[in-house]
Amino acid sequence: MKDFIAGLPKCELHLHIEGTLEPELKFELANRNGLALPYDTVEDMRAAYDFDDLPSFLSVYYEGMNVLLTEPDFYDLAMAYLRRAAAQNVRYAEIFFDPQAHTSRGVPFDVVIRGLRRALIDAENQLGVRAQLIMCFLRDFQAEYAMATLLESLPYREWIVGVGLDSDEKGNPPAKFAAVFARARQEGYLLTMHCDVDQENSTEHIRQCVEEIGVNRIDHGVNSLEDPKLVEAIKERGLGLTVCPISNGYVTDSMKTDAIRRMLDLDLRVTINSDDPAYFTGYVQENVAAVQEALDLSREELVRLQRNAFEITWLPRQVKDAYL
Ligand code: ES4
Ligand code: ZN
Repeated sequence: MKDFIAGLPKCELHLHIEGTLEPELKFELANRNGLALPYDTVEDMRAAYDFDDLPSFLSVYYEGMNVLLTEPDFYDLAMAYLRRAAAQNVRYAEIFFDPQAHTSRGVPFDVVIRGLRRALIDAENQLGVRAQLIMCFLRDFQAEYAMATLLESLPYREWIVGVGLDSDEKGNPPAKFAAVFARARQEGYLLTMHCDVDQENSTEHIRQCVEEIGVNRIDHGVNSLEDPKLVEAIKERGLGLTVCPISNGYVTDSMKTDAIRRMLDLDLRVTINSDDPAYFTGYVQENVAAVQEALDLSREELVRLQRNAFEITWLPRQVKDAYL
């Protein structure tokens, strides 16, 4: 089964590029930029990755980004991920980035996007892995800052396939960003939002996503299973769910693989993804393997999960069909 999973052509749709920053690269970038880190070794740094819920993870995640300052830093970050992805037989990835996590520290938007974009082009040519960028807004910042970021992105519209919403969900419902997402749709962006696992008001947030925002996809969305009407709405609209089992195991007490089983049984378009693999210790292959083991999935079911993913990609129909 391990070999079968390794050989399967894979698709990654829920991956924060800043969450792929491995300790080794963090040290390299700190050195390059003349920054001191509060750890002496990679092992010490990993030992400090101690989180058990979303806020405790997010504080480590944002702290880690301080070493990302220049265009080559963002290029190296994305190239390192795409090399790993290619090695795991990932053929296509949709990659989140958090511009406000950088502009809020004084790193210009164009530095971030130019570095990432250059890596995507080189990876396609040199590694044979294709990728597109999804710009996420930070939901714990004001909607006005998200709108300003959306406007700042417009000169790079052709380099960004869609927009998402991430960071701390508590008290930051989808409806807070209704105007931002309406404008993003007008500009031609596709729409997704995080509905993280076991949040306060999870089902209400998913409902807002589907009915008020009109998203094209939902990131996580595990708690939709608590409401049959929500499940029906998600099925009716053909919305994909990008589930991240190892991540769920860190921010809650469970990988929620039973939910994946139920989603498969309900014929929902569920996919398996890695979220923040440098912090959650597993890229897409390890996530698929974890679910296979927990649910004793067959080869057919493993293929189906990857077909679900390619089917819900934000690629033009003809390109998509070539993967299917
Ligand atoms: C995230 Cl696990 C998770 N949830 C919300 N926002 C995020 N950004 C990066 N990882
Ligand atoms: Zn995520």
